Amino acid sequence: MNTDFNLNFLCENFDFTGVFKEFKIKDEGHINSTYVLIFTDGEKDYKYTLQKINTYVFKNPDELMLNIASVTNHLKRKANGNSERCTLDFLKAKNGKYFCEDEDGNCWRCYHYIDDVYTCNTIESAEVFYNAGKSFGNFQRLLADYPIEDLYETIPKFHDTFSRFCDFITAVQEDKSGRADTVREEIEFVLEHEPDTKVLLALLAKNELPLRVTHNDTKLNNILFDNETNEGICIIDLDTVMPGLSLYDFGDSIRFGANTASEDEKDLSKVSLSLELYKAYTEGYLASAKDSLTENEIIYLPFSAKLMTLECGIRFLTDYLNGDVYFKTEYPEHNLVRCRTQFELVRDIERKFGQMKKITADAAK
Ligand code: GN1
Ligand code: MG
Repeated sequence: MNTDFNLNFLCENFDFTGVFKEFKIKDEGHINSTYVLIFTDGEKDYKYTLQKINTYVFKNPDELMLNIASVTNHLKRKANGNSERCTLDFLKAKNGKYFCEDEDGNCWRCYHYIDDVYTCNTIESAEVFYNAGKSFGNFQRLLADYPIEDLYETIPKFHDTFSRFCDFITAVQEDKSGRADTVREEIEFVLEHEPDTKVLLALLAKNELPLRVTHNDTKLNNILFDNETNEGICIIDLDTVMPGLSLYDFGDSIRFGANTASEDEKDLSKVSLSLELYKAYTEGYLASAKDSLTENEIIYLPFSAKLMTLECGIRFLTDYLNGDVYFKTEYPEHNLVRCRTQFELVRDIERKFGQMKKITADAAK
């Protein structure tokens, strides 16, 4: 078996049903490693999603899993008995926690695999993206009464874009990878956009935007869509559920899902902001979340799309300068390619900003 998990260790620590049959590798996220484990009792299969928590990124797995356990419990309570497919259901390990640590210091967690669903990496139809907006809007609404002070900050200053900008400046100065000279144009682009990085933080500081419980990683592939209804039924990847701004969640969804190209497309002429998809997501999102949002949270929706795209590009570039220590990469220029798609998308959002504002205002009527 060519994996980094030890099946015996896992079977000693988690109470799986049946005997082990096979596993599959899920290779989507940039952070954790994910597998599907399939057990069987001869008649029926029992499937589990296994993840190795990336402890370089999530320094405190105890706090991380306490957050996730209590947020998923909250969502289950809200589901009124229909909780099986509406949120993740983690297995308790023998140590009483929702993860266990092997002798090499790797942390493992498992949840019941949710069947008859699909995930998307690109959007095939506006209807699916409308449903994505509805799901994230709903997620936010369901967590609106969650006690914010109970949450640990799993990654401090995660979407503090100005702090990301400062980390970037440090990375340019240190130039650990020796690559800074080859990315002068991209560095210039970030410097020109510094004022944008402070806009939402300033509103938050003045109490003109409310702090909420947010997901903070609202990529399209973090929604499970039902095979039959195409509705988004379950939000996954809850590692970054933390106090944040609703605008972070909206903006990040647009960044990923309304881009006409993938995050690591090399041909920049394919990158653009689809206004049709922007409209679909905004309508879906406002259909479920509008009543719980303030006026500023609606007005800044188009800006948040630009900001989250800029921030993500800055993070990819920073990692490129630091020598690719954070995001998983498949080839040496991967982070640079990702950074370039993000900056190209920022440019297109800037061109289409007026139209995005109009679409948003219409959808909010
Ligand atoms: C990471 O793990 P994944 O692929 O869902 C990252 C997000 C970035 C995203 C960019 C904890 O998310 O913040 O937006 O890559 N997650 C973390 O694709 O840093
Ligand atoms: Mg993810």
